[in-house]
Amino acid sequence: MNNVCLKPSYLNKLGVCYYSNARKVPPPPQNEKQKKMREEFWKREQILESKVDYTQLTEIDKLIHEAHKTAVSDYHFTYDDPETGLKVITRLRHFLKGSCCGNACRHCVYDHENVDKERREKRIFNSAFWVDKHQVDEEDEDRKMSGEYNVSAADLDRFMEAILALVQETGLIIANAIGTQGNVEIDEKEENIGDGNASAILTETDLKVEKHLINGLKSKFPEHQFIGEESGGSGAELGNAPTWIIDPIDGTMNFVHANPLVCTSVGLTVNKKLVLGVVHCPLIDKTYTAIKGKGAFCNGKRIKTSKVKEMGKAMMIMELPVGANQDKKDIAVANLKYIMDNAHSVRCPGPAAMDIAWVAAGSADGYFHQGIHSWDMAGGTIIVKEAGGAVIDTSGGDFDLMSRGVIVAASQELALQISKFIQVYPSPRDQPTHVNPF
Ligand code: LIP
Repeated sequence: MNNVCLKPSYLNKLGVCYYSNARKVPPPPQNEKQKKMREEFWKREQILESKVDYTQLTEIDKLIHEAHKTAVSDYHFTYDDPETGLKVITRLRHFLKGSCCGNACRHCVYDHENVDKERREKRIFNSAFWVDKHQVDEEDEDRKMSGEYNVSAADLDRFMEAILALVQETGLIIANAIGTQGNVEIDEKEENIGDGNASAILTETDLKVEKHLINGLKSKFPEHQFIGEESGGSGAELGNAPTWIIDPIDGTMNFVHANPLVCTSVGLTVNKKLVLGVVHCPLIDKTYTAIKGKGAFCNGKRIKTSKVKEMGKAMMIMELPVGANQDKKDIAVANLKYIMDNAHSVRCPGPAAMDIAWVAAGSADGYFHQGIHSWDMAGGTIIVKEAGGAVIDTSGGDFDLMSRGVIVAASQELALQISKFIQVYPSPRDQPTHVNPF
């Protein structure tokens, strides 16, 4: 939509001209004509407002309507759309113009009279402003009735754009903090102590990064939900609403030792299915991304798994749970022995999300972990799937995001071979119900 600058003749009608959204006290009318014009505008606004049925408006509709009302109360001709961030023309401008401009504007009071028929038929009035018809079509209604959410390809692109901008910002926070006094552990997560030292430490930077990400996403997508490692993650129940599953610093152990293998891991689910993943590794300058059905990428370049099918040719990644309870350590040693006897190579770099992303990028062929959480797995696993790899449960069945374990591999064949040899260490689940996010 063009953000048309009004001719001075329009402005003289009201005696105001504000293009910015900064709130200013509007000047008083300078003559009787302007006074009358303003009165007429407010009379019309009151009539339109009395017809708004708030029960018909979605949460985002309500925000849009609020933004519009605030803008016109200051005599603004545009407002920032809370949904897209774009500038949208207010009813005030249409009122002053006195006719439909043909742009199918949301707040057109002239019934889109200059908009072509095909476009006009795609729009519907929600009692406050015009919306695209698909937003209220039957399919959507059915989904809403069953508690399911609908997101479009354009929505996913917007979500990806938003999270990529945010992880760039938090990447700087991490890069500036690593190796400084700020790294000192502020807490030990008691519930994780049995899983080993790497799971049990927490720094101020973990909290700062998580807050920045959640606040940034909330301001853009107020109806979205969050499961964050540091904000009581294990207790949160995954529902159908779009849910960001976030590990602000995956690799806190590496972080406190000034080791550059750290990342931020973010996955987004809708209707409990993963639709987007980002693993951002600020210190080695790699950002792994995927949107469901659109392939996997590293720094914008397409990535694929190695397709290795046999253990004898595989570079395996696993972690050694230093500080864990004796059972867990014994199982890890037995699994390591099998790999040392049968694989091509084994590496233990960590952190989990980065290890998973490396399988996606063909930088390793197989990985498994027992005792991690949804926030360690969400971002990376969709990237592996989109790169053509396999993601399964440690017992060889369907992957379960809430089960605390995962096998990822360059191929389904290799994933199944891993599931046959690993000894399983049972961990309490994050949620009682099975969630297959694919
Ligand atoms: C950690 C992982 C690590 C894994 C731990 C833990 P944190 O995440 O990256 O690789 O072994 O179990 O989940 O605590 O650094 O975000």
